[in-house]
Amino acid sequence: MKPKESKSGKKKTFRVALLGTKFMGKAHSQAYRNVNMYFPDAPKVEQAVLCGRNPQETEQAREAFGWAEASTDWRAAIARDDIDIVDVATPGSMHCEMAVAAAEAGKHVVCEKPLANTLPEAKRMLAAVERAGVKHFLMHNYRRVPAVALAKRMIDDGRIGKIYHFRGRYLQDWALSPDLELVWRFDAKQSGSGALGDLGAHTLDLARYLCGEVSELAATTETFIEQRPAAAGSKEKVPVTVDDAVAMCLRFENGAIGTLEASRFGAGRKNHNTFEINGSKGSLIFDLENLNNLKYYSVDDRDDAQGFREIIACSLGKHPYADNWWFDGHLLGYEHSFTHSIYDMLTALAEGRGTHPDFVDGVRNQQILDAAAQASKDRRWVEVG
Ligand code: SOE
Repeated sequence: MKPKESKSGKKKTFRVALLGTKFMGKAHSQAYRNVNMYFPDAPKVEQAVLCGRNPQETEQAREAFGWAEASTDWRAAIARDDIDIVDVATPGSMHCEMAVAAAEAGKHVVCEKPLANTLPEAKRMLAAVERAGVKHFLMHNYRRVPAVALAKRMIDDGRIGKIYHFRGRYLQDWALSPDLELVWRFDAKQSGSGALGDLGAHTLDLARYLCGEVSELAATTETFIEQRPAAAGSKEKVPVTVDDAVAMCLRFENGAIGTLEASRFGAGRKNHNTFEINGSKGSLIFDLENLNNLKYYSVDDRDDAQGFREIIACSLGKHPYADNWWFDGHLLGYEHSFTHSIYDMLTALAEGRGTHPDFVDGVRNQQILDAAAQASKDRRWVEVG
């Protein structure tokens, strides 16, 4: 069945195959389910097929997440003529095989972060989508939190002037207990790296998005708990093969300097993805744990009124994406950043173009992640790329 097209030749309906039924499968599903309700100008989405490994779990997820069909055969799903977009929302070890197969089947590809577990895999994925001539989108959802999109707009408008510093931290604390078993995020074969590629990838993407390209870096990583139970409650211990935390010093091509930390041992920090950017005319501060707000300091404020002001970035007619939700101050959440991402991706596809971040951004990010791993191993500064 050929996808429906409007008279202008712009595709009006996209049929999606989603690979992955866990945390990211749920986050992406809610975006596909809500995008047409809240963004009436978006192309129509049909949630065609949800793919998972376990038949019962996949069927349960299909029903709960609103998909027409469930399948445990992702290859068959992406080969279907009636599928336009393949969305890869699985652990990083499967991204390359799935995205390359989707590209070779002529499908547009959405992929969760980090693009891949290694730089060679990331480059293979980019080569495949470019060879196939399909569009490609990397799901770094935090770019599309309204307060972050507002920060980008303010920086581009010169509101904080020339950037001197980017200071990013992404802290969680779910790994603190030594009794936590070796879940896949502690296994380098499945996750590629630990906090570096899981959390650091987000902060690096925001650093590039807001401040520009990273030219060189120094980094150190640490694994605080080196052995974990092989399974929940097991007495058998197995080695952790990834980092628990990373700290970096960054130099940017535009002359700015920065620091970046990512850790799963930030006791009390649940999803503390935060940045502070200092420029010649002011500063911006964002904290995902207070995600509707953006703090802004301007040197142009009158002397007796200088100080950080806190903007609630969800006002109609003023802030990115706000017109599609509620009245001023009714606030948004983590999941809205996925809906915004899918809206922008679909709109770009309907207009025959790509949007960022894409697989080129993903390769660039992976180059920085690789440089950080090298810098930590060799205890030296490493040029990126
Ligand atoms: C776990 O660290 C995790 O789910 C990340 O993998 C996501 O990318 C982040 O958005 C939330 O935390």
